[in-house]
Amino acid sequence: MTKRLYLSLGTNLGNKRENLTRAIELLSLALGKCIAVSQFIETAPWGFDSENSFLNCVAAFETSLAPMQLLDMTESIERGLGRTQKSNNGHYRDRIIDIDILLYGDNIIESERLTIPHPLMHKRDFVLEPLAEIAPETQHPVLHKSIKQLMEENKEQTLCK
Ligand code: PH2
Ligand code: MG
Ligand code: MG
Repeated sequence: MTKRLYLSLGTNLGNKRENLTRAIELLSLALGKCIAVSQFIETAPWGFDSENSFLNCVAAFETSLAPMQLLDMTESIERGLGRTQKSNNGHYRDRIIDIDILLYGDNIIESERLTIPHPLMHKRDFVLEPLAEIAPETQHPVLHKSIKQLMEENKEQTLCK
């Protein structure tokens, strides 16, 4: 049994294009077949101040790994690419690579280490825009809305702020 997995990738240090490309190569080797990769988009830091803009993308994989194995793999690839520190309590830092699990089929997972769907994905343009490019009709299993719909709602929300 394989699952469709969506990951968000982001970087705002070093050679950003190379960081994303290398991460996708390593993820394909570790997780399973890469089905789709969005465009790489330049985005402003969200939720913290930094002079370093981000390069973000979303990638889809077909994987037979379980969620915790996926988390071990993505964290090990982050370390392999040179990431030393994790964000904690929403205190974000500049980073060489961040790999976040967005969706794992339509599974809902809430554990201390891992929450799926990613708890902030529906509030983040840098996730919704590239995700809507490769999976516009995919349903969010908790909010029961399509990615395209979530993206449009989030855009409106940001405009009204
Ligand atoms: N990741 C964060 C916090 N803020 N902003 C952008 N533009 N891109 C990111 O990938 C990002 C962020 C936490 O991981
Ligand atoms: Mg993140
Ligand atoms: Mg992360």
